[in-house]
Amino acid sequence: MSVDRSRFPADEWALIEHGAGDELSQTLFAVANGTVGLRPGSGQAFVNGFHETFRIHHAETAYGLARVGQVIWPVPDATVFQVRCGGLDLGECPLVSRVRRLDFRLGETVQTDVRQLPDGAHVTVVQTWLVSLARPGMALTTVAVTGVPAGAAVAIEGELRPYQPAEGAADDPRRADLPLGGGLDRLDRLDRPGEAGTGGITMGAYRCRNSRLTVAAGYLDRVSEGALERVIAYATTPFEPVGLPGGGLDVVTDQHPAPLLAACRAELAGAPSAAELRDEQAAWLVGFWDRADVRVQLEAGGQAQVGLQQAIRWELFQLAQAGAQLGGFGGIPAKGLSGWGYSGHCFWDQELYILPFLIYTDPARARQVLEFRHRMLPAARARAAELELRGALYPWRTINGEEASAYFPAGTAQYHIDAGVAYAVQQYYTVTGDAEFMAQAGGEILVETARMWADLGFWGDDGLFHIHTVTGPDEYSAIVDDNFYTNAMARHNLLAAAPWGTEAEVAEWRSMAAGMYLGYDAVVGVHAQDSQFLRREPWPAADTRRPLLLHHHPLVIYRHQVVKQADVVLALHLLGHEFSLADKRADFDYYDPLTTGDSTLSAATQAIVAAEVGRSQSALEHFAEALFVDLADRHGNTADGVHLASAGGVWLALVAGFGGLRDGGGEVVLEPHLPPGWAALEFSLQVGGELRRYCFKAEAAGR
Ligand code: IFM
Repeated sequence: MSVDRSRFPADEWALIEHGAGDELSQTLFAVANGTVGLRPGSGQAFVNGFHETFRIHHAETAYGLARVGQVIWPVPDATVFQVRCGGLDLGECPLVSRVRRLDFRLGETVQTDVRQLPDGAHVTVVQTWLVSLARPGMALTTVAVTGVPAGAAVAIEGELRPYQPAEGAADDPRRADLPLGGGLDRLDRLDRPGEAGTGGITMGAYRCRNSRLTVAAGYLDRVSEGALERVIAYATTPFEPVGLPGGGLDVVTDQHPAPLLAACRAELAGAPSAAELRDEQAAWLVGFWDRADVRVQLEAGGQAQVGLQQAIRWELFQLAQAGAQLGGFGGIPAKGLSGWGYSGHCFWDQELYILPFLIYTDPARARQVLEFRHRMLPAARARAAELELRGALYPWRTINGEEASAYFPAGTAQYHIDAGVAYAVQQYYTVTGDAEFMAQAGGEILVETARMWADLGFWGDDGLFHIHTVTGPDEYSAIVDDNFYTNAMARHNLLAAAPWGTEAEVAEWRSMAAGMYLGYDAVVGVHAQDSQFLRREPWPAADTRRPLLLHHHPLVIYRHQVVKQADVVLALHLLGHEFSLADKRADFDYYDPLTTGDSTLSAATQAIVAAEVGRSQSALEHFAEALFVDLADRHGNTADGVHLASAGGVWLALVAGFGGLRDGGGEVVLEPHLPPGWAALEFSLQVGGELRRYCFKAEAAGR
């Protein structure tokens, strides 16, 4: 499946779509800033951290299972309008043409519709959506109508509209879990409509029925040169999760709407004009592209070059939208704020796939994400205690810090998230040297996660340190012993924590790291993904249905030698300094054909290691897979939101794969591997407060 160029023509600085569009378009043209997200034309708006909770009904319950589900809940949207011309609803008139354009330098989606009136005349309606990259809670939408027949009056109407999802979830764990029972009308209006609106401002306050989280939403309408300009503001109070003794969390205090309405009003009363907001947006993006752009020069140039650059920039633009304004709120969900796939939960995607981009292009924002994880420590300590472990255990998936994964074999058993968070802390420190952050938060995260490993693992009869009954990144093998990735990353975590622990702990951690079991099969000549993996039956070649998770019971998948996403291969990338090139090549050659890539986190990692071990054609293929995951809807679920880890992975594949960036050994090094057909690769990295610019050319790259 490749990009349909008749629908999405190539352009280096914009995504353009011809045609009526669908839910895929709503994702591809979504605008967001990390605090607010809008899906044009869908009536769905999201505010980071604003979520509903619900009881998880386990058919067979057990001690310590996650009990409270969390789902990001849409906030009222103010961007859906009814446009009337001479009394006619233009939405009901035939659509002659529609063009959508998301400009990466302007940060705005523009939709131009031509509608046909009953007498054959054409009227043009242009609507725009912008979420301010410079201001946390602010958005802008404008509507302009041209070609109006003489004498016909135009009326544009649109209110704050709470979104109500359709009943009935598919049997697809990648979609949102919706609360069962009690209906899907989860927002209670707290004020009387009209009460809060004066001075041209319309507002409302809403509370989620179970979570008791409150949001104020409002808008200010102005008319300029015949266009309606609507500035929208949202205000919520960031919640502080508090771990309760014996587990559980007290995340929410009932928030009184009055201060939120006042904050919303103040934002709107002082709101810049549409022109000023647009100028501010463009200025923010000038800075972004200066530090974050990645340019590829193909030997052939031409349309392929334009399409490639467009896709790269669309992915980078998603990363800009995910992290621009995070201060005070939550983390970065797997879909950002572009949709509610994966229920709006944050996973390890945040630390291992998205953070590297932020660490190297915008370290202050990377620090905010790590501070979010630090604020989750009390909850992680409570969860560790619930699992009878010392230290802290981060939830596999969460919005508010509490474990929200109902299926523990592919959820809580992924203890490796602790090592992923620790890896990101260490990477941030290596690249920025931010000692203040380490003293205030980073060191504590390293220590608490190291304590968890020290307690989870044990010394075996063989005199080695083992970690059993875990699930690694490869979710097609669950509850295994000595997962290679987990053990290697736990070792890294134990050593990274050493400067921050007590003397007695440090001695223990160092000896556990030195004695860590890492499986190697001398007969096959590769590292063993876990203690049984290499002895499992191969996946039947005739069964090519993908993704496996939608076609087979988990037990069928678990008993085969089949890999959902890079596991050993991911360790080879992150901890590359610990393994020889020959070992990396042998491991890559063994595991790559077993890997289905059913997770979108896989392709970029496979590209990175393929590039390093000299499998350049394979590197290019995996890179293309990651690059077009959403633009070509390769997994058929982009309608649920952008695959943000894959977007981060695209940056990683470019910079760490073809640019050869490595830092796992505590030093930033680059060893480029340009693939066939590439003339040059350019990018910038911020290291130790200095912006370094790189341009690798094919001849110099040693191909
Ligand atoms: O975190 C990932 C996981 O590794 C694979 N399934 C999807 C999750 C969210 O992206």
